[in-house]
This record gives sequence, C-alpha cells and structure tokens, in this order.
Amino acid sequence: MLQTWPSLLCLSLFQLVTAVVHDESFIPDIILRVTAANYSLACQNRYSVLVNGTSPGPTLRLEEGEVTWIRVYNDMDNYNTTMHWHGLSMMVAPFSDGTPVSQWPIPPRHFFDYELRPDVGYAGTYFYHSHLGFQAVTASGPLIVEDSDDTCSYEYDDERIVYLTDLFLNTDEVIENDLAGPNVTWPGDSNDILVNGQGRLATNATGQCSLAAIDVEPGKTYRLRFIGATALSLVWLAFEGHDAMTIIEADGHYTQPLNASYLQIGSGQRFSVLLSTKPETEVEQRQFYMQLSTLERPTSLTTFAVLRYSGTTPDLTHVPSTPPLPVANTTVGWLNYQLRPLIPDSNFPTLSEVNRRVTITVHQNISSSDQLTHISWLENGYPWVETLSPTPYLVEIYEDKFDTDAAYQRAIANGGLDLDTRSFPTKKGEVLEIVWQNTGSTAGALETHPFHAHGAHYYDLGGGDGVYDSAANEAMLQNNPPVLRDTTILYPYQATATPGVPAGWRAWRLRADNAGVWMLHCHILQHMLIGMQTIFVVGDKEDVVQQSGPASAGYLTYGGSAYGNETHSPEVMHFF
Ligand SMILES: *[C@@H]1O[C@H](CO)[C@@H](O)[C@H](O)[C@H]1NC(C)=O
Ligand SMILES: *[C@@H]1O[C@H](CO)[C@@H](O)[C@H](O)[C@H]1NC(C)=O
Ligand SMILES: *[C@@H]1O[C@H](CO)[C@@H](O)[C@H](O)[C@H]1NC(C)=O
Ligand SMILES: *[C@@H]1O[C@H](CO)[C@@H](O)[C@H](O)[C@H]1NC(C)=O
Ligand SMILES: *[C@@H]1O[C@H](CO)[C@@H](O)[C@H](O)[C@H]1NC(C)=O
Ligand SMILES: *[C@@H]1O[C@H](CO)[C@@H](O)[C@H](O)[C@H]1NC(C)=O
Ligand SMILES: *[C@@H]1O[C@H](CO)[C@@H](O)[C@H](O)[C@H]1NC(C)=O
Ligand SMILES: *[C@@H]1O[C@H](CO)[C@@H](O)[C@H](O)[C@H]1NC(C)=O
Ligand SMILES: *[C@@H]1O[C@H](CO)[C@@H](O)[C@H](O)[C@H]1NC(C)=O
Ligand SMILES: [Cu+2]
Repeated sequence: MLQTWPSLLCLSLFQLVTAVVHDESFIPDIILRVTAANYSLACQNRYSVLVNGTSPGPTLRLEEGEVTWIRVYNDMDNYNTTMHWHGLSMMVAPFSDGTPVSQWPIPPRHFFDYELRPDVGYAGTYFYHSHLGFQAVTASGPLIVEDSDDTCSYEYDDERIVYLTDLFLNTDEVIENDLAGPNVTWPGDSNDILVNGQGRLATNATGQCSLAAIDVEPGKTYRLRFIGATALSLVWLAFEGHDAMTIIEADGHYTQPLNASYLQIGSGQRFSVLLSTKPETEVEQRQFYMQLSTLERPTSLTTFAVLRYSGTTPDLTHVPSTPPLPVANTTVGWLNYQLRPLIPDSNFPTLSEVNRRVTITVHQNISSSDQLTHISWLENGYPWVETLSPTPYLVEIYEDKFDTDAAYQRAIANGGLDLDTRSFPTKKGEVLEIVWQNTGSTAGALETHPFHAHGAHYYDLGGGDGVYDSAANEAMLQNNPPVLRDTTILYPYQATATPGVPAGWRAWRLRADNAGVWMLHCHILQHMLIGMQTIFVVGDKEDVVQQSGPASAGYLTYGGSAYGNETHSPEVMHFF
C-alpha cells in the first residue's frame, strides 16, 4: 500500500506517487473532534470552539522520534479550522503544521490526518491549538513529548500540568470584528486567568465555580509543567509558602537547574520546574495559594489556584480578599542570559557563521479618517493577516505558482521582506539572525510581544534596550551558550517611545535547515489578528520535495481528496 520513493527527485516521479487511502482499516493513533458550543468557564457561558468538548482539550502524549497520526475532525457547521502543534518542528511533514499558510483549512464536517514525529532531543512540554482567527483562545490543549530511555533528564516523583488560558466573555466573532473591522474597538482585557480550565472571576468571589487544585503529597518532588496558552496575558505566578522552584525546561528543552521564586510566562511559552513539597512533619497548613497576575495591561488582574496537600478538606471556592503575596510587577528581560542548555550544544552557530541578518521592525500604526480608526501591527512597514493568502503559500510552491528565487532576489533588495508575496524568503541552509526591533507606536506607546517561530527552535541571543549590537552581544554569549527556544519575549524597556524610533530588541540565530513555509509571529492573538505575523519561506520547491516528497493533488485544493468526510476516505501522503 505504502509507496516509497528515492530521495533524488525527477519530475516524472511526481506523477507516479500515489497517496494511501485511509479507509476503515486505518486506525489513527489519536482522534480530536473540534466543535463550537456554548460552554461554561468560570461560570460564564460563552460560545466557544472546543476540542473534544472541553477547554482545554485532552492531554496528548507523544514519543520522541515516533510517527503519530492525529485525525482532527471539524465537527462545526460554520467555521473552518486547523490544528497547530506548537513547538514541534514539522520537519518532513510540511502540511502538518496546521497554519493557514501550510495547508488548506479543514472545511466544516471534514477531517484531516496530521502526521507528526517529534524530533529526537525535543522531549518536553508543548501544546496544540487552532491557528485560525481567535479560535485558539479556547481550542487548545496540552501536548507532552515523553522522555525516551536516552534522554538526559531530571528525577522527580510525579508531574502536574499547569495550563494557563485567558477568559474572554465576547465570542471569537465579536473579538475578530472589533479588532479588524472598519472602526477598531479594543474588545477588552482578560476576565480571568484559568488554570487547567478552572477559575473564578476575580470580581465575583461568590458562586460555585472552583479554583483549580494542584494535588500534591508531602515530602515529594513534582515536575510542574507550565503551559502559557493564554491569548493575551503575560502571567506572573508564585506559590504561597513555597518560595523555591527550580526551572529545568524551557520550550521543550532541558536546561541546567535555575532557581526562581516566581515565573513570568508569555503566550506560547512553556517552563517545567521542580517543586519540593514540605515534609509531613512540617505541613501545618494544607493548602496554599498559587497567585497569578497579569502584567503589562492597563489594569492588573490577580487570580488564584490552590496547591492542595493530600488529607485536606478542600476549600476551592474561597478567593482571598488580600492576596497572600505582593502583587507583582514585570521583570523586564526575565531570564535573559541566564538559561543554559543541560547538555552542551555544539551546534550553536557563531557570529562569523551568520550569512544574513534580518531586522524586523515592529510598529503599531494608528490611522484615522472620517471618524474611523484603524490599527495595524506592521513588520518593516507591512502587516500580515490571514486574508492576504487566499491560497496557502505551501500549496503555491507545490503548484509552481510561487517563484522562490525571484522572491528571494526582491527580498534581498528590501531588507529581507518581499513585498509581492509579503514573505521573508530564505535559502535552505542559510544561517540567519533575526532581530525583532520594537519602536514607539503612532501614539508613542510600547508593548510586550512574545514572539514564536514555527519550523525550528532558535538560539535565543537575548534582548535589551535600544538597538541590537551584534559584537557587544556576542561578548555576552562567550561563556553563556544560549538555549534553543520557540517563544521569547520582546520587552518594552520604557513606558513610551518616540513614534517609529527603535526602543528595545530581541535577537535569534538559527540554521534555516527546514524547507517549508513557517510563520514567525507574536503569539498574542489580538496582535496576530491585526497584522503581527510574518511568513518565512525556506528553500525552493526542489528543497521541499527533496525533504518531504511530492504532494498529491488532494492537498492542493480546498476540501481536496486529502481531506476526509462522512462519505470519503482521505487519500493521504505518508511523508515518513
Ligand atoms: C476525543 O473524542 C473522541 C470521541 O469523541 C475519542 O474517540 C478520542 O479518543 C478523544 N481523544 C482523546 C485524546 O481523548
Ligand atoms: C448559546 O447561548 C446564547 C446565549 O444564551 C444563545 O443565544 C445561543 O442560541 C446559544 N447557542 C447554541 C448553539 O446553543
Ligand atoms: C474556509 O476556507 C475557504 C478556503 O480558504 C474559504 O474560501 C472559506 O470562505 C472559508 N470558510 C469560512 C466559513 O470561513
Ligand atoms: C457571579 O457568580 C454567580 C454564580 O456563579 C454567577 O451566576 C454570576 O453571573 C456571577 N456574576 C458576575 C458579575 O460574573
Ligand atoms: C536551589 O533550590 C534548591 C531547593 O530549594 C536548593 O537545594 C539549592 O541549593 C538551590 N540552589 C542554588 C544555586 O541556590
Ligand atoms: C510594583 O511597582 C509599584 C509601583 O512602582 C510598587 O509600589 C510596588 O511595590 C511594586 N511591587 C513589587 C512586588 O515590587
Ligand atoms: C499607517 O498610518 C498612517 C496614518 O498615521 C496611514 O496613512 C498609513 O496608511 C498606515 N499604514 C498602514 C500600512 O496601515
Ligand atoms: C468609531 O469609534 C469611535 C470610538 O470607539 C467613535 O467615537 C466613533 O464615532 C466611531 N465611528 C463611527 C463612524 O462609528
Ligand atoms: C466528501 O468528499 C468528497 C471528495 O473530496 C467530495 O466529493 C464530497 O462532495 C464531500 N462531501 C461533502 C458532504 O462535502
Ligand atoms: Cu504582540
């Protein structure tokens, strides 16, 4: 059944390859069903996109180096969807990245079989989420890549997932229209930070909704896997009565142990910490608050979960009127230059190996006319929004409709951005430095942006005020080898800045080895909706085909035969 092909490609082969029909004899490893329904979070009814009927959706556990097929059903009548596996590189299976630029969305009442294979060395904490519109505010869930026998890891007694989401009361549709409609309206800040889908409105301390409990036993060491699946909020958190956490993982890579009394988690980031519980003899109080606050918003919101020792009668409905911990402020540049890889990493390219530096200047552009206000986030002068690519770029590449060479030439002459395709074309194998450069908005404001990369993890070179100075920064890295990350934060280093003037940067370095179409974007959904996204096109068609193989026609049209429905078994490429 399964066709294989040599890695050398010729055109005639393209015709020969056939897809595998996933009929009843094909059993996916995992099934996810996406619905839209009225659903209650923190006692608030909201029409939301859900995975398997809940938010967050079920926890997925994958193995390093193992191929896993995940069938995602779009059970909605009125919305497309996709599913992105946040942090996995999608090397080899480029249609599986789940973005609007790498696949046609899954039409209503259709399903798509995603083929995943987490890279060896990437055991850690991830999540999955829809990549369309504002759906990811609720349509998401934890994804854990388990350690293999060879993984050099840490010892702990047990683990707990601490999954953070925002609660918005307006529907996705209202929020999308408020932001991207003809007259922008800010649809409001988060009403609550939910922990594992649970919480109580900060403004409403009565009622039946429970705080989340993190259940522990005395005298044990827990690995807490924190997942920042918030739409907007940068979250500060710490535990009452337990002031020592040891960070051991960031974005799917083990780090050398680093003690911290609090965490600061942006949308898209993950951290694991080891937390040792008190010995039985010292446990007088049996429940302790985990205090969470939103940072960098006009009004800070403080909410709670409960670290609950065994043997207690829980009180999860009580919200303290006075927070047990001081209400936090942002630590600008938190963890910069402090994390080290657990295993020495010899693959880090030095400054002299860098082929090209792409500086991406981000700017919030406000324009008004005839009583209408329009706000966009621009990257080097231009926004990127979903409506800009009616056909996914990867499909255009397979159909020979995207001339990557011409795009590359135009981009090189324009600081890396090709205006015709609104993309950042890259040669496969280039060593890139990507510098996110903050600037004052039209109104002189600066904001915080957790920038995320698809397609590869990057060496996070750090960040600072002003403009990036590569020589000075390289000196900072001399005895501080950086870690691989997929989401790090561009901070504001002052409250205001002159419109358009550089004020703060974050820099990444990576080997662009993964041919395909990869989004690099701020992970704040509201910012994405009004332009804060970029598209990196790595390699040309030959590179993509050589890496992954050809694509059957069923992938190249919306609702094509690679997509299944009730009467049609999908014809699916097995890329691995
Ligand atoms: C999701 O729900 C479907 C049935 O609705 C079930 O078959 C599947 O196992 C569930 N997935 C997970 C990961 O629990
Ligand atoms: C969801 O709830 C709203 C408000 O109560 C209601 O108008 C709407 O019909 C409900 N939708 C569905 C699909 O149940
Ligand atoms: C679904 O996606 C297709 C292809 O991009 C588009 O034509 C259609 O309008 C979308 N449908 C909805 C409901 O957004
Ligand atoms: C407060 O909680 C009650 C009970 O859960 C709920 O009915 C009510 O809508 C909430 N009030 C507000 C303002 O959220
Ligand atoms: C980190 O915290 C652990 C647990 O509290 C403690 O044993 C260790 O000494 C601390 N390490 C450093 C470097 O402070
Ligand atoms: C946060 O900043 C405010 C105002 O600068 C200050 O009053 C407060 O003490 C700070 N909080 C902490 C925990 O440092
Ligand atoms: C940026 O704003 C200016 C007005 O302040 C407006 O003229 C211009 O069209 C805007 N540019 C974009 C790309 O939105
Ligand atoms: C646009 O919104 C602003 C404030 O949100 C309002 O003052 C203005 O009247 C609106 N313009 C139109 C044409 O509705
Ligand atoms: C199911 O898929 C087949 C093949 O793509 C298509 O011809 C058919 O129209 C689809 N059915 C529905 C109900 O969309
Ligand atoms: Cu942003």
